[in-house]
Amino acid sequence: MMLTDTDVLLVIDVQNDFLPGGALAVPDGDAVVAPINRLAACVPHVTLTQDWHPPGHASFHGSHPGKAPFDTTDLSYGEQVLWPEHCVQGTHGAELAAGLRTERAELVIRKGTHPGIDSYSAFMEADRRTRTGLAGYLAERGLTRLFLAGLATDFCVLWTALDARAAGFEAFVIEDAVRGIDLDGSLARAWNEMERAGVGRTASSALG
Ligand code: VGL
Ligand code: ZN
Repeated sequence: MMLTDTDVLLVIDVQNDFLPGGALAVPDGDAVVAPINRLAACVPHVTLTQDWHPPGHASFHGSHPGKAPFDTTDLSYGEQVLWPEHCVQGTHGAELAAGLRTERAELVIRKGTHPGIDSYSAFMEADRRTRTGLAGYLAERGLTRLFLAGLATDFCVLWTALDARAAGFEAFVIEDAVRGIDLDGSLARAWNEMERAGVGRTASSALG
């Protein structure tokens, strides 16, 4: 695939808490770092996201008495999976992976900062109303084709890819540069949903 100046690599949530040993470790999550680093050197534009929750965030099971990790609950905007406490603002777990090459990143967008609203998507919070500003940033810079990498395939990568399509961007997931959590079949469902939404799939070797 030929890269052009309107292409952007969107690196989702490659943070300590999602890596082996982290609070919400994604199986084999550290395998995404090497392909992302290769691409971060050659895709014309690079943006990063960080999951960035305040202490006591509504997505943490500990904020809901009697709930266990991976239970669900109903919040004002709908069903919410309850996660172990992760990516708390300013903590080591919320930092980008030490091995991640970030020097060409032009934008770091933080999401999930509202105490009562989660945000898997880098574009729009879980209330499906509050925008992060990413679509405006990309549009203003004339960036039209998104290559998605990072964690986790079936949550933040999925929702970001679907919202990218809904906002009119071309979107490709880099298969070897993502890993999933896979809660009750969520990984297979994610790939199906992305296919139906017109999200393409590619490999880091096809890009550089
Ligand atoms: C994520 C669960 C909770 C992700 C973030 O980055 O996929 N998953 N917060
Ligand atoms: Zn989170």
